Amino acid sequence: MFCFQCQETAKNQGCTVRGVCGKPEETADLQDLLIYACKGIAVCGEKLKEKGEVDRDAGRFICEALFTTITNVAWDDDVLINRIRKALKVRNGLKEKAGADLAGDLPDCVTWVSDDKDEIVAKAKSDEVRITAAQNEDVRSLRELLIIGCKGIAAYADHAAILGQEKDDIYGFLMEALASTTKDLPVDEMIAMVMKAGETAVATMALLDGANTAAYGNPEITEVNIGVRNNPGILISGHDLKDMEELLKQTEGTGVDVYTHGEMLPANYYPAFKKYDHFAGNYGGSWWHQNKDFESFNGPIILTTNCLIPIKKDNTYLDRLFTTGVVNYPGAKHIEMRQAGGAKDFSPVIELAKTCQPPVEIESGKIVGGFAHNQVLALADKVIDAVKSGAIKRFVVMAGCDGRQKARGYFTEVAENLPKDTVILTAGCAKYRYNKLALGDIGGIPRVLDAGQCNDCYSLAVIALKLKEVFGLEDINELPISYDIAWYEQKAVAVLLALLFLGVKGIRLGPTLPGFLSPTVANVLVEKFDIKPIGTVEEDIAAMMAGK
Ligand code: SF4
Ligand code: SF3
Repeated sequence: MFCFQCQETAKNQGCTVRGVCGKPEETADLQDLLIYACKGIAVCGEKLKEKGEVDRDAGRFICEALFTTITNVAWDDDVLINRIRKALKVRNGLKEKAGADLAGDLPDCVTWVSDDKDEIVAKAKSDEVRITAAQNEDVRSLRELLIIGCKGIAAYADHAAILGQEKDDIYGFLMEALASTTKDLPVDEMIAMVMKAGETAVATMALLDGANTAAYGNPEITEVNIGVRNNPGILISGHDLKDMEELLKQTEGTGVDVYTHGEMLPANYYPAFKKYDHFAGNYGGSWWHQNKDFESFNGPIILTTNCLIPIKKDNTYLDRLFTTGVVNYPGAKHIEMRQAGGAKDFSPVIELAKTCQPPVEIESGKIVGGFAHNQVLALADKVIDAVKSGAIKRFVVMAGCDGRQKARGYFTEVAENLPKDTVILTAGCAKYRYNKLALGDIGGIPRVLDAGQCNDCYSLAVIALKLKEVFGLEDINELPISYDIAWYEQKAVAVLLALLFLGVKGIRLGPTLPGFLSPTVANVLVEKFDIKPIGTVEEDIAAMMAGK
């Protein structure tokens, strides 16, 4: 195996035996083969696209497949093998449609076929499907930067599609991008494709934002309870709001409460969900605390997307663990996809919950969030006055992911030590490093404004663009905003590419720069966009306050 897609990759170079995340070798190889098969779909899909046709079924399939390979999503090899089989079928369908247009020397990802499990497993182990098949490290780096960014785009496009919102341009781009990694392209064309991924990431996050707010209303300022009640509960984690909606409906009147975990916390901010009395609040911390949090929760847990981490030997919750959508785990029960027009059936989860003890209280109090673009723009006058009067000197965007490494204490310390006239803008599970600190407010504006999930980084961009307009600035970089981003998995890479596309310069990124950036590619990013790794808390705060 060779995997270097997340921030915790071994030695910041690559996991080669077993992932630091716990991903076994065979699972990693199968994920590579699934991507390889998607490249085959993309080569055929690109041909159709040239004729003006984007195959939506294939686009949707690619999104689900790429999402499956995101860190902490898929752990069940049988599911991966079946997905590879399906990928070959989807590819063959497109191949037939493309017909004579696909003539010539076709790459192996377009021609390879098998339905046999052993053959699939053997193919997954072959060198040609590996990331390391690209010998030149810069070519490999640019191709993988593109694929990793596409994984994030695919995840957000999948969420939007679940809510009925799709765009041919997004599916078309994913095909073009994956197909490009099978060709020997000049470096400048590869860089252009990465930038186009940033553009598509913005479009995809905008689509998802529209889908979420059309379905569930605009997030609003909300105090979220982090304590517990006396009823049995269901804990729901991940990013899928449609699952949240259906679970809340189906648990109403059953005597079972619903709590969010990790990235589902922002569900508490949506009007459509807040109306349910049995929606009790948020339980626990970010994803990597789950071995402890799921244990003490006592009730069933539903993982709708990442991050699901391996269960430890002394954990007892496998019987209470449910997966759904792209997530899977050997031994956990899987809630099947809804049929068109129908809903998922969460009744096995609810029945189990009724037999469980209420959650053990691990903390109490409230956290405040709900500052997506609509809510912040509703407060725009207040915010603008505070900037003009000097009450707010600077905004620091600290969005992104959380992770296990000790070095992430940096983000807590930055939040604690930033001058009191600064406001932190956040989204994603990075916020758990500081969202329970008493950081106060500035004239009623909380010093931590949480826009929501990682995809809601889109809101932060909308807010920045609005401020630029209000202050009559030419360049987004003239705003008193600094970026101190934490990344872990591949959606954060899509968000990063989106910010670069929007012209944001001088982003600090941590705890480390991605291991998949070769020195040359990292240099391009430094020179073009002034990206830098995080430094010490003191130096970074001083530099950010000086607008550097
Ligand atoms: Fe290693 Fe991260 Fe890949 Fe897991 S996802 S195998 S930790 S690089
Ligand atoms: Fe977190 Fe896994 Fe990235 Fe959506 S839940 S931000 S890491």
